[in-house]
Amino acid sequence: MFKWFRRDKAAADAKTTDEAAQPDVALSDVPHEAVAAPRDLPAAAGFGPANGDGDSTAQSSVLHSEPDAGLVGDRPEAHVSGDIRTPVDAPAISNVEIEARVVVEQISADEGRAPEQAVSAEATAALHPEPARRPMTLRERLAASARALSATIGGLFKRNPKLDDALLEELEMALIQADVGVHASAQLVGDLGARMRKREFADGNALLAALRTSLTGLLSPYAQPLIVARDKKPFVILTVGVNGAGKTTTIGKLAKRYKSEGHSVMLAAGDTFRAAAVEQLKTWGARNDVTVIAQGSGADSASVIFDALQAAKSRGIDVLIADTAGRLHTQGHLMQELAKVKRVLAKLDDSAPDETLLVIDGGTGQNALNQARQFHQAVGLTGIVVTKLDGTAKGGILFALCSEMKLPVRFIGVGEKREDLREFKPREFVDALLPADLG
Ligand SMILES: Nc1nc2c(ncn2[C@@H]2O[C@H](COP(=O)(O)OP(=O)(O)OP(=O)(O)O)[C@@H](O)[C@H]2O)c(=O)[nH]1
Ligand SMILES: [Mg+2]
Repeated sequence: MFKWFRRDKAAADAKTTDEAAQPDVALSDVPHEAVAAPRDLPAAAGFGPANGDGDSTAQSSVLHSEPDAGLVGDRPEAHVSGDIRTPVDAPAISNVEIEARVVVEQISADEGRAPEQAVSAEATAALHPEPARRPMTLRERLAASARALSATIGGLFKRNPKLDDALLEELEMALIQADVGVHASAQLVGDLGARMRKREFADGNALLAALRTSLTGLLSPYAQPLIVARDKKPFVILTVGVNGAGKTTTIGKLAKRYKSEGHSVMLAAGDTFRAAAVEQLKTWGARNDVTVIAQGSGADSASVIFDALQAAKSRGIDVLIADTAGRLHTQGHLMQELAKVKRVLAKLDDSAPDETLLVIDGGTGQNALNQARQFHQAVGLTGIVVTKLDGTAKGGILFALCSEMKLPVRFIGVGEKREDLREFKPREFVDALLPADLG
């Protein structure tokens, strides 16, 4: 009885003070969060489970629909029978909880605020902190590809298999299915088989460790981020690739990257095929605060990029990045147009472009190899960016690309935002796709 007297008295006191300070505050005015917040306020605000069993789920639904009238000074009728917080249920609320609640009410009264406001402003902030916005790890970004590779290969090794040719065959199939490519898979498994026959592996775990090392070793020579030479001004990057591969987005990301490294950057709107393409590049230019050189749509792509190179030279720009229209690698005349762009640039600067960068959508799977071969044949690639690895299960294609093309992988795209361009780090990549602990 005494406990309840103290509680009601404190509520009444709080009400008096509150009415003076906050006459209009009613339960219905309290933001939803303020009502919902006490879910996680076990004792401090007197929101402990009414039935004392700690079932916060049950409690939270009650608090959503029937906020504790005891905290709202003007709702004494809530103490009538049937409410789970009536004196009938009162013994379930501990002494400590009630004491704590009195303290909360007292503090609020001292500060001239309604108790529920105190909960909202202070306890909510403390007990419901904003979820920390940490950048996603590569493993999280590559979750779909990781599932594809780990599910099949993990299954193999979890069965604790005998180390024999049948296992190697299954392993090869699993790698091919995960888009690692026929050639790379055969080579990897061939090497592992030779070592297995020399009894280098005590068990499946040792074989898995060797596979991870081999996969990392396969990628390592090609992980070469595009570092802009300081003594070459402007350093010219020509981006090429099929429609929708992510060229323009990658240019936006590169502009941010090079600007943040202290370079001055200019963009050339060489995709004159669609009006929207120029606008898209201008948007990226505005976002990064860099100049975009453009002409109307339908203009000659080579002439736009040539103009841009002239402008970049005269303005002493460090990096010029040229966009081009997406084209199918099978469209010979369009591939020739790219070759023309290169020839025209060379008239002004015989080393330009300094980088001919193929942008490939990682979700294309094995077709990425055909694209890479044909673009390389037409314009002589010097680097590759693989995009959209965040949304595909086909990330294994990086192994096939490295093994077949033997070209530097400059960056990988793992999202649509400016920050979502990462350096390609083979160990991190293999860890993400095929972790040591497959469990
Ligand atoms: N999830 C994800 N989306 C991406 C990534 N890179 C690009 N995109 C998206 O892919 C779509 C096509 O990107 P664009 O940059 O316009 O591709 P493009 O190669 O310039 O296309 P065209 O100019 O039509 O040839 C856009 O919706 C981009 O936001 C990436 O790394 N991850
Ligand atoms: Mg584009």
